[in-house]
Amino acid sequence: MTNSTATLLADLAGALGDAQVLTAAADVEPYLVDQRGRYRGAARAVVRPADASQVSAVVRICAAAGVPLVAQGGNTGMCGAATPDASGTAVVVSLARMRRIRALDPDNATITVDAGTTLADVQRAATGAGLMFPLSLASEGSCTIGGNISTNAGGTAVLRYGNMRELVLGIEAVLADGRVWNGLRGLRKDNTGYDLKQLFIGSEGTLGIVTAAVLKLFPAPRMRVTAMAAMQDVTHALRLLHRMKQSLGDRLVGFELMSAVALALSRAHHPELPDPLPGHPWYVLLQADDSAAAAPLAAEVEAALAGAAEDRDIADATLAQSQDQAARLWALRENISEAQRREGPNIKHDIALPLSAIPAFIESTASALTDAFPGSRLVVFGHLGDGNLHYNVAAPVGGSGAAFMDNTSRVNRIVHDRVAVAGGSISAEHGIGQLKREELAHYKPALDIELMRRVKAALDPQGLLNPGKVLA
Ligand code: 2HG
Ligand code: ZN
Repeated sequence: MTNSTATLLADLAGALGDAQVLTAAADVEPYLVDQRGRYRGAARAVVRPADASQVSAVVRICAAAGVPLVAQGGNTGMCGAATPDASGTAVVVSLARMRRIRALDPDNATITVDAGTTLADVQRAATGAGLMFPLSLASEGSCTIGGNISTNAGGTAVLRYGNMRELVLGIEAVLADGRVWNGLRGLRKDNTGYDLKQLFIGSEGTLGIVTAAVLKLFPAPRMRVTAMAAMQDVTHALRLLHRMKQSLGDRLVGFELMSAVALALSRAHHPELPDPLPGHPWYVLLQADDSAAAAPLAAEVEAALAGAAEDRDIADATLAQSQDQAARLWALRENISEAQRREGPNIKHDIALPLSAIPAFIESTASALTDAFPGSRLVVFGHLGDGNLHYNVAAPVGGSGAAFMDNTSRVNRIVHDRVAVAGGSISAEHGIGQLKREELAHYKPALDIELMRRVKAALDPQGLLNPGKVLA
């Protein structure tokens, strides 16, 4: 250990206590690898502050020593944003101990929480007050609000409630010089100049370290209907979406697409789950909520599905008859990502497209990929209701997943060029991190990159906050 590292560690221990400055290999290991196992980094230490003033102390100490900082929440990110690089120069700042629910204001319908609070804990606190926090993701038991903010997380209810950016009213963040910026306001209207909190949302810890947030709450649904439908192609899935929106308005909360390949993968790893509508190429899982207890929601969904069947937009459908059945249908969808992880590495594309462009995109991309990589498995699923597809490409059955990853840039070009032509985005909800840094540089217009660099330089002039992430 160099003298400067010894001094740094002593200063950090002075601020946080010895027990919260981890350096032993076994202690730091879980913080150095991302959940997909794609990135392995190194760090001088992992620190575990208890509150914003301790985060501030850590940042001041590191800034004075010119040491990079990597903030980490639940370490469930998809793009390696929370994993330090391999140089071993950084300090990882884990927000995991900062889990206080600071306030819940039912009349204002807001909750104020520390950044390390898990999404599930926020949902539970809201439910306990007869309200709801709508962000919903497969990793909600371990992902944190700070991570949700940093990546502008999406999930399965964006169609109705928007992504994290739309759910955050206020933020507290530690700036690159260690000052605590207090933007913890719970206002639905505030036009006092630039909306500074938006800079921190989706910036993946490169502009500041989010330490707390004020979040919007909503009336709790009193009625919920979950249904699954099967159809011949995505054009028909979009027709069903249109019909459901017309019938249900904003009571349509989730509209998830699954290809037969994606669904089969989920079931292969969870054979205990049902196979309610076997033998179709595409599926939709939809959820509708109503906050009125006496609404005829199930009958309305059923009537809309019957109309869709009559017009041959869907081939078959089933309505969950109990909460347990609904949970099992959702498990089919939520387990796809985990099932893919167990299958081996895959080339992920988290893309957004105008809904109208999706059928042509799917057709042309699939034929280009199967021409270039015969037998490659296209695991296509995602949040069709908001135009976000997970267009994942995996090795042919029996092929080496690791060897297939060598094709990443060619596969990316085939997929992302078509996304660009259709006016889409190469990152809908997972962020950029390390995974899509080069893709961002390739597709983002030069002026956008220049403006992003100017914002970065203004807020982090030493370039110490999560270096090498988002911007190359
Ligand atoms: C999901 O929607 C997640 O399940 C993960 O965003 C997607 O693994 C993926 O590609
Ligand atoms: Zn997703």
